[in-house]
Amino acid sequence: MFLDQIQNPSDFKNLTIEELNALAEEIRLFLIESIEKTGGHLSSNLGTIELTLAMHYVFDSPNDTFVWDVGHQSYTHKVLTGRKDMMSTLRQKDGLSGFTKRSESEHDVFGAGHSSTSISAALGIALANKLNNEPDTSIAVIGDGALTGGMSFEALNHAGDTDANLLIILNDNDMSISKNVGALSKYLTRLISGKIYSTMKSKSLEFLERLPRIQQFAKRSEEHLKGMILPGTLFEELGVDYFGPIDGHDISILIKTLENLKNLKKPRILHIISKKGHGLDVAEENPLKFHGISPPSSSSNNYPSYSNVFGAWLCNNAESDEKVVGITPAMSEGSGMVDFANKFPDRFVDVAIAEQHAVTLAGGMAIRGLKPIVAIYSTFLQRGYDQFIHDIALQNLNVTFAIDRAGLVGADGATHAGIFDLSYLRCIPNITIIAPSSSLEMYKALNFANHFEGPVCIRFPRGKSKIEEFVTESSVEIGKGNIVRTGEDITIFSFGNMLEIALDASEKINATVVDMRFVKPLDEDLITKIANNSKTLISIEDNTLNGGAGSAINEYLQKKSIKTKLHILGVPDNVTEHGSQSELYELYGLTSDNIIEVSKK
Ligand SMILES: Cc1ncc(C[n+]2csc(CCOP(=O)(O)OP(=O)(O)O)c2C)c(N)n1
Repeated sequence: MFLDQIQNPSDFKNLTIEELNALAEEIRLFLIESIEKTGGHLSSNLGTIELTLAMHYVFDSPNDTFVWDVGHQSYTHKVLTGRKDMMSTLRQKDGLSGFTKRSESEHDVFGAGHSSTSISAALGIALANKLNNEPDTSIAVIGDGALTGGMSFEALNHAGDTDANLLIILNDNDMSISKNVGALSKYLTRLISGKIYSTMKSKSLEFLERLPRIQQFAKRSEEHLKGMILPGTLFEELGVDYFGPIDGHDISILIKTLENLKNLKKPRILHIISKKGHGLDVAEENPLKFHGISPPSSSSNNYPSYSNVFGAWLCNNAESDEKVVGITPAMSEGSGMVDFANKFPDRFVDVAIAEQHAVTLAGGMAIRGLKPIVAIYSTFLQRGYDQFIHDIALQNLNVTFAIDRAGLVGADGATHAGIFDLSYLRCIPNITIIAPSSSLEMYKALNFANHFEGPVCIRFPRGKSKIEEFVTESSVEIGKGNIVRTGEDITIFSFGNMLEIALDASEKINATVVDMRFVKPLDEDLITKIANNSKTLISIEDNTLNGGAGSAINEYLQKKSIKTKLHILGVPDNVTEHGSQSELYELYGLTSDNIIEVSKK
């Protein structure tokens, strides 16, 4: 009824609260139907409908700026800012992004995908507004999960020392992807339960007297903010005024509170309590399952995913070796670690969304003789890069990195693409990098890492493993590739899961195919031998062309003055698109047809 008439936020600013509630229900139904078809972040979005409506009702986007942390909960924002009709294209090639994206709308003021950036970005905007004499409010919306990331604290620490017109909305649903963990999460629970509230309330008058502006504000807003200001909270101590907690699904309270908070022009935080999956029973009961759902057509076979094979290896290995510890930065389900967590709770460590800490923590454990395995997505390891160099590689510590979601990940798009790891890891001394071509090869690589002294990175893709059988005692030999097909004239050096494509092409052009296995150290002897016996070399990897595995071969050939033709296939130097994995392979020429094409040239 209302939804079809909304092209931008001004179209619903004159609705009554009752009408806004009806609109919220329309949006809820629309999102459920739409996400069921396209896939996407269902439960987080069902939890932010009322908040988003209230924000757009009270504030004037894009002058007032909304920075959505991670951006996965911004679907209502997309719907209300002229993108409703494109929601059917969500996460598909040439369609809407599943996160906020600047090129998509002027209302997406800051792009996202990775967690815990919103307060920094919103503070930057707020400080710029101040210098530019703009009165607009800069708003960060951050979940309790994202708040656990170190950057959030860095930003709060800075914000509290400024007089920026920054409003932080803490959307607390007690969940990260799985249950939120850590002392901060417990603290927020105590805040909500009123334990902190009751001890602090008595001090609040005294506090108000000390701060005349707040006092005026509190008077003006008597109805809605009475007793809501809690001196002594963590946030207050950091210099950020704290308000709440309030019901994140009550549009009337949200609007009144935001209207009042709009008048305060200093760093402030509003704590709202919401329910992930709100309004859809199955999602409320199992928010984890509905955090991100796939479109109906996406399950291609029943083989285990690479992540599950990794999880099985971790369990088997932990059974026989009590030094093994599994570390995850808030991704236990995605990394296939649920069984491990249940079987070995003492050796399962979820550090929350804290990749940097996860890496250095592993370093500390390794020093004391444990065998830490950091299970981390390629794209999120970027967060722990200095820690990787400074705390692990330079000290040559015995840590294994199981780098999941390497290569092109598909629907999550550019922010989640794991296409930089070979380049950013390869340049670091002391490390060994393996790109297994199948889950069985991954299992062997993990066995290798388990007995190897020094840091080992095993990078593997998102998706199913294509073979059923994977448990093996065997290992791989350091720096040795594997010739899987012998042909004439042309040789394809294949890295990681590009092997299938390489083999397919090789049948048609009678090429030799080498599963290189190691990106570092490279199998230099084999490269030399082959380069001297092939007319053309082709390398293929699902990593950026800049400085990747093909570059490593090139550097070696240069160093040895071996003159031969080498064509490197990989992801070009662009911001990648979102779409299905196979569409992206096609787009970037990681196909058997393209290998054949290149070989003809
Ligand atoms: C740096 C980084 N690590 C991990 C993730 C994966 N991730 C996406 S959403 C999410 C949970 C966020 O929880 P919260 O902020 O509370 O939002 P909610 O979904 O509960 O609304 C995680 C861990 C990420 N996007 N970025």
